[in-house]
Amino acid sequence: MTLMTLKATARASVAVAALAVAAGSAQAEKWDMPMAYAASNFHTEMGVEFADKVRDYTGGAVDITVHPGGSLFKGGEIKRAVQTGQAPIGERFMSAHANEVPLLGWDNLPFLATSYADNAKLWAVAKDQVNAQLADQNLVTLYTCPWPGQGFYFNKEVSSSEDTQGVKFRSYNTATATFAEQLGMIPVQVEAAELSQALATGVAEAFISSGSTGYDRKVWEHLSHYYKVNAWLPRNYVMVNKQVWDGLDATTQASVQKAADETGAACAAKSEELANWYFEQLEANGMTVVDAGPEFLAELQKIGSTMTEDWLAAAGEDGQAILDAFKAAN
Ligand code: PCA
Repeated sequence: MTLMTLKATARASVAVAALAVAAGSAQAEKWDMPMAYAASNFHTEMGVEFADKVRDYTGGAVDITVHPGGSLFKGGEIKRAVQTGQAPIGERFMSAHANEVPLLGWDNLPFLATSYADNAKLWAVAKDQVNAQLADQNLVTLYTCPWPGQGFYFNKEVSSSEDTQGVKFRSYNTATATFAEQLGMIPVQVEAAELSQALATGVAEAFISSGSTGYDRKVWEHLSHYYKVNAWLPRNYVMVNKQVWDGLDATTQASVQKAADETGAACAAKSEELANWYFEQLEANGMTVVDAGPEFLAELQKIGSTMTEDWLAAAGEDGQAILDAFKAAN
C-alpha cells in the first residue's frame, strides 16, 4: 500500500467512525432482504450490489443481507412480509400484485412499451401513481428493474392457438393466466423458484417469461422452443416497510436512496446487456429460439388488446392517465 492510499484509508476510517458517532449510539440497522429469484440472476446480483452500496454510503448504519430464491420468504409471500414488518425490505415482481392493486399491472400491457427506452418512459409516467398506491400498502419503493422482453416457451413447435389447446401453462400473475386461457391453455401459477420442478413433474409444459428465467431454470432440460414475442418488459421492485423507512433519519434515507437510484439504473442497463445473451445460451443448449410466426403473433396481439381493456377497466382513471401520459411522451 502506498502512503497516499494508506492516508486515504485512514481518512475513510475516520469518516466512518465520525458517522457512527454522529448517529449517536444507535445500533446499525440489520435488514434481512428476501428476494424471489435465483442467486445467480442479475436482479439478485444487483440486490447484493445495492446492499454493498447501502453499507458503504450509510457508513455501516444500514447493513442488508440478501436472501435469494425465495429462501427466506417465498416469492408470493414477500410483499406481505414487508407490509407487516416481518421483513424490513424485500424484492418482488410488481405485476404479481395486480390482482390486489390493479395499477401494479402497468408494466404488463402487451405490445405497449417493448424497448428498454420505452419501458423507462412508461415507468417515468407511471411512477408517482404506482408509488402512491404502494405507500397506501405501507410500502416505500426504492428502485425497480425491468426483466428482458417476454416470450413463450413450449415443448413443441407452435404456429397458432391450434397448437396450444389443452397445454398446461405456468403463469406468473392473473393477466398471464387470462392470456393463457384465451389461447385454450390451462393456467397454473408457479413461482420461478419452483419452475424446474413444475416442468419436470408435468405440472406445467409451457410458460411465458424472458430468456433470463429460462436460462436460470435450465428449461432446455424439458422444453424445446422459445418464441420471441417481446410482449412487455415487466419490473421487479425493491420495497421497504414504511415504519422502518420513517425510522431512519433524513441523511440515512438520502444515502439509501442514492444507492437505490444507482442500482436501479445499473440493473436496467444489465438487463438490456444480457437480453440477447440469454437467447444465445438457450440456443447453445439445444433450444430453437425464433420470432413468433405471423399467425400466432396476430392472435397474441388481439388477446393483448383485450388484456389492455381489462386492465383499464380495473385500474380506472389512474390507469388511463398513465396510458395517456405515455402516448403524449412519445
Ligand atoms: N421472469 C420472471 C418474471 C418475468 C421474467 O422474465 C418469472 O418468470 O417469474
